[in-house]
Amino acid sequence: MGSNSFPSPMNRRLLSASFALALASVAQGQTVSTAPTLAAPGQPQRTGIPGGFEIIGESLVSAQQLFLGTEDKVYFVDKVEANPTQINGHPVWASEWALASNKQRGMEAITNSFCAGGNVLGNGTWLNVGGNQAVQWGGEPASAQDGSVGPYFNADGRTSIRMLDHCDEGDCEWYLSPVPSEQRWYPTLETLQDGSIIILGGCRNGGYVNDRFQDNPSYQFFPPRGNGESIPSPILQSTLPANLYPLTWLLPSGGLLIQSNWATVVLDLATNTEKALDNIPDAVRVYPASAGTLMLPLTPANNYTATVLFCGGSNIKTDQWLAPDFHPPTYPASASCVKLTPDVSGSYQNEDPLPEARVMVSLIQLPDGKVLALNGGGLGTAGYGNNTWAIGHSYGDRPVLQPVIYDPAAPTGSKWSIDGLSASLVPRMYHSSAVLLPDGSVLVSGSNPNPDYTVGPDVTYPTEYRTEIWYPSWYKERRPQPKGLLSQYSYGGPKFDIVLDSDDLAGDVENVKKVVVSIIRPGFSTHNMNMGQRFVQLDSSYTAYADNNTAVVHVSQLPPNPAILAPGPALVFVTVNGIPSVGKMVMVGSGQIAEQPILPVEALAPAEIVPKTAGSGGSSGGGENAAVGGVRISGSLVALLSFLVSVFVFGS
Ligand SMILES: [Cu+2]
Repeated sequence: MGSNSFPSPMNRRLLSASFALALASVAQGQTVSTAPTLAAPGQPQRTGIPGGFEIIGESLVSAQQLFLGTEDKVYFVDKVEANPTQINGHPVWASEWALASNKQRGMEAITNSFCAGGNVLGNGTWLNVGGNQAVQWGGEPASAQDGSVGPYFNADGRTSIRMLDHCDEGDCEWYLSPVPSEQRWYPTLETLQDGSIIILGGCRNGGYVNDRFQDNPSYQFFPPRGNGESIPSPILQSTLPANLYPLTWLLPSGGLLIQSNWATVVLDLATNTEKALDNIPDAVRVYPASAGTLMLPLTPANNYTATVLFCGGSNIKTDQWLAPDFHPPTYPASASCVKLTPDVSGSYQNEDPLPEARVMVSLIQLPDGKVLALNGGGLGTAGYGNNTWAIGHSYGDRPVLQPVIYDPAAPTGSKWSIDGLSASLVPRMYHSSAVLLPDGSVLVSGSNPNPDYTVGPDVTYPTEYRTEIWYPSWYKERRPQPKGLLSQYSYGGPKFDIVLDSDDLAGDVENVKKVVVSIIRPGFSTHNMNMGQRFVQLDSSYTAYADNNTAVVHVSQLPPNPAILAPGPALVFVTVNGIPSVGKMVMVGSGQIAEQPILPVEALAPAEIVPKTAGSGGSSGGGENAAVGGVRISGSLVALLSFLVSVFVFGS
């Protein structure tokens, strides 16, 4: 299992820093955090144009599914198809992309992972669940389901739980859980408070939409709970045919928000009962209408209250999906955005609409608190088929290449902006995906509305391998390099301190008022959902020094509630005045699939800027030891700062 990959290998120099900080805390009579600290993040390495896209290469498989496994490795999962790259005597349908070297390797995915779901367990092991039967040319059923026949030598993936202990060594491989799932195609996975995963919904055999002959309107857990049997879900039972990939979020209250077709409920897993909330207005948001969806940042300012945003999709009535006269590629998408705060109210609120109507749009959480919307089209839906009205096989049309940014803090009427953003270079239709990278850029890949590998000059929407990086406007700004971030975060527990120097504060001590420490889980991207994606801001205060524009930022651990952010790997960022540090991969929780320890929350010192001292003169600003240089040190920080001095001296 993946628990051996955390804490990640660390720099010896920082081990001594951690030890010094721990001793400093002891000196002040405080509880000691045991998590090692991390090397300060550096600066981003890419050279692309901020606000634009750059093609960084061609993937080995089409990026139907992808996720960030380590700071350096993005994993791709495709369906079985005739990708030209071979592995073990058959086409490859999974791969790993190393970001620093830009090298890729094919991976053996074992069974057909077509339209699987995914997420990460509390110990860091990724799951990829469900899929299609074994196939041959054109996605037609293979004559044997055990992987023994060509051309693709793939086995039935419908009950598979594929597991990956991601790694940086380039040698980790997918393996199958000995415990199968029920037969599920298009299931959703969400990680729970104990680091286990709930697997919801799907159909047994596939298709554009679901039907009662193959529906699997139930949920189960991994590792299995009780006797392992699935539990029926009334909302999934009542929302045919558009109940695939049900939109699901663990709420801070402990309930699970589930949105399917037009219906919305909160599922109480203690009693397996569902409480109905209002129907969603304006449009269907689940696959194949495939709106962009995202839980907005959970912050101290909103008291960690979850609001979920739904944008785009398509207004398709329940009896319309399979009507003979419904021709998706000419059907206009919706621009509607709505939001729901389910632990407070069961009613949706209107949000500023998208500038352009859109289906198959992905919403990607950025570390500056804003949200990137990209990919998709203005007409039609997800899905493909052999229909005379299809565009090739595509049920979607009119690609929307313009990305747009949503700012939750902007006033109503101006939440969306395209300022400084240029268009994508590649249409991203059905089976596209996107994920946040540690340096704050976004990897975008895929597009393959085809039953098998399909390319050529006459193909409007080919099997797409071109992989892009999207760069935020601040990509090339000098990034903060905070010292003292932890490699692991508890639920409650001792506060910790990070140090920002004058460069980190851009030479202005007032910027300490605009420091945000956040943990982001980028999630598992498929079908324009990022399962598990979430932004949680840690509570913080500061002691800053006007003499040399440096600061010690006092930071709380996660709130004492694993439903706010389930255990497992995530990225930590420190953002100063809207400019995020490069993110570091850390572990949230114990690193175990188990009930998480809940610790008392240590109070933070009140925020304080120590004013300039008359005639101090000697502050240099900048440099490694700026946090102490020229500072008139006040009481409680003496021990900490003197230890930091020793660390910087001995560690150089
Ligand atoms: Cu699909």
